Amino acid sequence: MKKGIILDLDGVICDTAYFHYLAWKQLAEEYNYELTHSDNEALKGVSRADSLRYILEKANVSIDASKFEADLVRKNDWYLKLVDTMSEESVLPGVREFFQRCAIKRIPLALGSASKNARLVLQKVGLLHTFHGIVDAGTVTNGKPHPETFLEAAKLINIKPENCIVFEDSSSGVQAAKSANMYTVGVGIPQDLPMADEYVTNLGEYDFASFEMQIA
Ligand code: B16
Ligand code: MG
Repeated sequence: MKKGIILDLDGVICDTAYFHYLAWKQLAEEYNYELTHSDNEALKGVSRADSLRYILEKANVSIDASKFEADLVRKNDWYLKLVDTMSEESVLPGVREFFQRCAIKRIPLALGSASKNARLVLQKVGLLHTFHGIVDAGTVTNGKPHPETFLEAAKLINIKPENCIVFEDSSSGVQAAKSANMYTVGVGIPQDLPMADEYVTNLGEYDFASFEMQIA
């Protein structure tokens, strides 16, 4: 039976989750709000507009539509300045080896990201052509925790949802993958991602021997 792997981008393949955090922190400070660890966990995997709504609610601030749009642009500009510093070296530990092993095993690979910048970031780290299918914020109507991102990714690689394994660092992403009926590897710790089926701290830790057994 054919199985596939679907990977989240920010926080799984590269450390761009940290860049998102720095940019949101800068914006939140303008509203006199300091982002906490739990805010940061809650924002991972969440769309740009929903992230801003979350921060404004926490800061107890309301702004008009044009300021809202302007803030989204400014946050993204700050984020892109950080992305601009990236190169092919900027992948998380174990990522290159992980993809080499997938290539040897001819495992179909898809990306399932909530980011509008996904293709740009993949290009920066030289992985744009590693994927057989890419789902990003431009592809779906419903973001994570809705399962659409992962269901669409499974379609692109022509693998049944129940035969896909997802790697995710966000709580909303793990919820999305579980709602899509997929085995989910949490890239992080159980306290932050309680719904995952197993955990690694980075892709290099993943045991491919268990890939054969996870979906029987
Ligand atoms: P952008 P992922 C998500 O990407 C990030 O986790 C989240 O922090 C970010 O707000 C979201 O993309 C939107 O990103 O502003 O670049 O469109 O983790 O699903 O790959
Ligand atoms: Mg992520």
